[in-house]
This record gives sequence, C-alpha cells and structure tokens, in this order.
Amino acid sequence: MSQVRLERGAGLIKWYDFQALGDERGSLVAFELGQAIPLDIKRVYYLYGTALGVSRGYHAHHNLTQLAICVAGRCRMVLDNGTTREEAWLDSPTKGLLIEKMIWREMHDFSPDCVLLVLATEHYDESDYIRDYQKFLTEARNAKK
Ligand code: T46
Repeated sequence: MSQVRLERGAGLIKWYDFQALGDERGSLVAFELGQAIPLDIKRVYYLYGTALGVSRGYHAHHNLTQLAICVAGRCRMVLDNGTTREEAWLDSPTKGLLIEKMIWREMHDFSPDCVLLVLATEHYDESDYIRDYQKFLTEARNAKK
C-alpha cells in the first residue's frame, strides 16, 4: 500500500473568507446562507473545552460537507484524501475551512480557549462516519480507480 504524504499546496485546504462587520465596539460576522456560504446548512455544532493534548476527529464522512470556523483560539486541522495529507491552522473567526466528503480529518493542538464552529450540510448520522483509517483508505482509493 502506498504511503500518504503530507504535502503543502496539495489543494485540500480550501478557505472561505468572511467579511468582518463592526465598529469601534467590536466585530461581527454574519452568515447569510446561500450568499456568503454556498452550502445548504442543516446543522450547526461547536467543539469547545477540548482538554490539553487531546486530538479529535479521526474519521471521514461518506456524504457530508462541512465548513469549520475557529471563532476563538486555535487548533490544527489535518485533511487527508487517501493519497495526500495537508494541514492548516484554524485561528481566525473570518476564515472557514471547507471539509468535503470522503476526507479524513484530524484536529490537534487545541488551545484551551478554542471554540470550533462547524456548519454541516446534513443532520447527525453515525452511519455516515468512517472511523477506521484502513477502511477509509480502501474506499477512497477504490473511488479514484
Ligand atoms: C467532524 C469534526 C470536525 C452528536 O450527537 N451530534 C452531532 O451533531 C455531533 C457532531 C456529534 N454528536 C455526538 C457523537 C459523539 O458521541 O457527540 C459526541 C462527540 O462526537 P465526535 O466524537 O464525532 O466528535 P469529533 O470532535 O471527533 O468530530 C466532530 C464531528 O463529529 C465530525 O463530523 O467532522 O467534529
């Protein structure tokens, strides 16, 4: 089995930039669905209070597209399409990272104050998760044949 390589500029990291509104009192970002975000959002959740040194994720989805926005703090996201891995720091409330279906994701190095907001195109469905990395590799590579 060929190795999955960590590669900068592999095209897995796709950002959406949001306009920061606000004034001298502070900032505000608004998501007008169908405008700033070209996704049909059905679910919103957020990760927070991740214990120091704990990593999360370690799965892919068969049929789910998500946009992850770090609204406070920072964490490091690793994305993997079965042949290439790429990573990015999420540390800005005005940048959303697109996570497409059949992409393995891992989240590491959460700062204590990290709040990761996720906009998801489907309702929660545990059967949509691929939590076994070898199974993911097999499915991802078969899909490319
Ligand atoms: C993802 C990354 C970025 C629910 O009941 N409903 C939900 O909508 C979600 C997302 C989770 N859960 C339950 C399932 C588990 O018992 O909450 C618990 C923690 O979920 P999980 O271990 O999947 O959390 P993460 O941080 O590993 O992954 C989550 C999302 O599940 C996943 O889709 O892409 O954040």
